[in-house]
Amino acid sequence: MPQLTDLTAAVAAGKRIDTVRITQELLAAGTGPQDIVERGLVPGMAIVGEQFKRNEIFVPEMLVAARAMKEALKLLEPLLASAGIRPKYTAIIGTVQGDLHDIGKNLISMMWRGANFAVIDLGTNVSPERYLAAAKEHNANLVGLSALLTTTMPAMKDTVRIIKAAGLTGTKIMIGGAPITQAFADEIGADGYAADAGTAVDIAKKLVGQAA
Ligand code: B1M
Repeated sequence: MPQLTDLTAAVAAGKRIDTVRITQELLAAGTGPQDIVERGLVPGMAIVGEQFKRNEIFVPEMLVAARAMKEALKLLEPLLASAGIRPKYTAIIGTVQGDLHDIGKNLISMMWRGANFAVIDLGTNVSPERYLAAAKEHNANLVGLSALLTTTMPAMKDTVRIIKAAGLTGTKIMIGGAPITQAFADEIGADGYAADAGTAVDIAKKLVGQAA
């Protein structure tokens, strides 16, 4: 019988067929879906995030691993839902108003899902008002803003301002994207900044109060 560590290794290596097979075998052997997610799949994506930070792997490998995890989650989600088990934290993510770049944003979204966050992806060209409405509707713990253009950085500032002004004290805001820096995050009052998808998971966990 396979072990949870075999599942972790399969996800980290981006082996989709093995990941699905091992998930099925673990389920058949009586391992709970929550254990499979938290002790099998999530550690696999954590390995991928660390490797990405160290430049040992690149975007394509990360996408392949995320796809393997997604396939396994398709099997597990109905079981988790019927047992009333939901991820503990909810994150909203989007690319800010005026900006259509979504490759980086999609990566962050996948990595957050890989870290067992419920992620609501608003897509691209998201207005400050849409972010705020979604944060309220979903009672979000985290709102992620991505921007790739220097010309759309001011939209980040507007979004941070409107969310802070709404007094959503339980909602933290993280920003990122190629032109973004920690100094800019500090300047506009964002709660966190990450330069890459691996770090984005660490910062997200810190922001929502989880041990990083
Ligand atoms: Co655009 N583009 N583009 N483009 N494009 C750039 C960004 C640019 C640097 C190219 C250049 O001139 N050298 C330049 C911006 C210059 C500037 O502002 N200083 C540029 C421009 C000018 C434009 C247009 C204006 C071009 C035109 O029409 N004249 C136009 C704008 C359209 C618009 O948005 N309104 C435009 C259009 C496009 C395409 C549609 C053709 C396409 C986007 C396709 C898509 O996303 N679906 C595109 C692309 C692909 C690029 C480049 C080549 C690649 C961007 C990318 O996906 N990188 C880019 C040049 C470059 O970067 N080499 C460029 C890979 C991705 C994984 O990295 O998104 O940085 P990145 O994400 C990283 C980190 O930044 C971080 O983690 C990710 C993983 O490590 N991160 C976060 C990202 N979001 C985060 C959020 C977080 C935390 C971390 O927390 C929430």
